[in-house]
Amino acid sequence: MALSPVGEEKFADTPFRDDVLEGLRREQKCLPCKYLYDETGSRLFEQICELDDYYVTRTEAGIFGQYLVEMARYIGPGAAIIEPGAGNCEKVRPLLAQLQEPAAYIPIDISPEILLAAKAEIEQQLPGLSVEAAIGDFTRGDCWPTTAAFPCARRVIFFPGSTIGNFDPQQARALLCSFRSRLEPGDGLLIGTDLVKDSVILERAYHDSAHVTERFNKNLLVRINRELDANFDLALFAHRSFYHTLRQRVEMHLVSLRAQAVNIAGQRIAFREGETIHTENSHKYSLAGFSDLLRDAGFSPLTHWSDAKQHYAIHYAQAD
Ligand code: AVJ
Repeated sequence: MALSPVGEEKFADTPFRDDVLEGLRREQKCLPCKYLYDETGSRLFEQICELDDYYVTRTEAGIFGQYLVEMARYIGPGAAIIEPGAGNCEKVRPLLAQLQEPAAYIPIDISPEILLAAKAEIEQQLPGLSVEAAIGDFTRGDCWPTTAAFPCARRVIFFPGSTIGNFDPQQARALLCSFRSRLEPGDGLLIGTDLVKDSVILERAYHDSAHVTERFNKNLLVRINRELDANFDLALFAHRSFYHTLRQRVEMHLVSLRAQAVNIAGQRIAFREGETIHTENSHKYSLAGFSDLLRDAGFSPLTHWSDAKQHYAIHYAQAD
């Protein structure tokens, strides 16, 4: 991205710049968590998923491994699977292989390179399955295929990884409502959520001993420095994660270690000592709480699968 140097009058009028400056002028400074996932951030997140401290990914994978046959039975034959934010489409592959005569797989993602590479791989692994990649931001409607686009017995939206946890309950409800609007009665939603649990386990998962989450969090400042001509000093910010029991979420922040000012795209942003930038939320659900959310959004929860410790759940719900 071409950007003007600090001091010049005009700056690239990108949404990133506007979002960053707007977020950092708020009373509680905050940045949209989607900006954590640039190329480096996505790579760091993949490393997080392999950490012993981060139970989320392996727990979900274990549940999929154990209950794939049952999940495929709920989905039924001739289904079209739609995956918002599919990325490299890694998680869906065993499921697609298990399904009876799937009609189509429709991954949606903003990164065309990763998506098209995954499409080619899946078409090779599962010959005969039609893969229709849709490029775009799944939170916006314009990239979704219309319900008439793919003749099938049933559409099922696949939303694993506890991605829903990034949204606060109100946004999560709106997102689930938008999912519902893409479906017909009887269609399905297969969705993973992280569950409320002991805060020690949660805090270890988001403040790992290998400091990968710290690098993931601070990479946002690296990105702002690079893309917005900013001068954040990484040594003057610390990674902080904590579980907020009332809000049922892990919050991730960057703490300013002293009073300081940072230049971003020609603007000066002041920090008090101890002031934080809120960078991400990871909401946790109870089984009952998530079922209520599903019902609110026009779904009937039919079943869920969990691990022995009840750390994580995968829900199957049907559109009303
Ligand atoms: C990608 C939202 C599922 O909340 O667990 C992990 C993101 N951030 N460690 C999560 C994340 C720091 C992750 N999700």
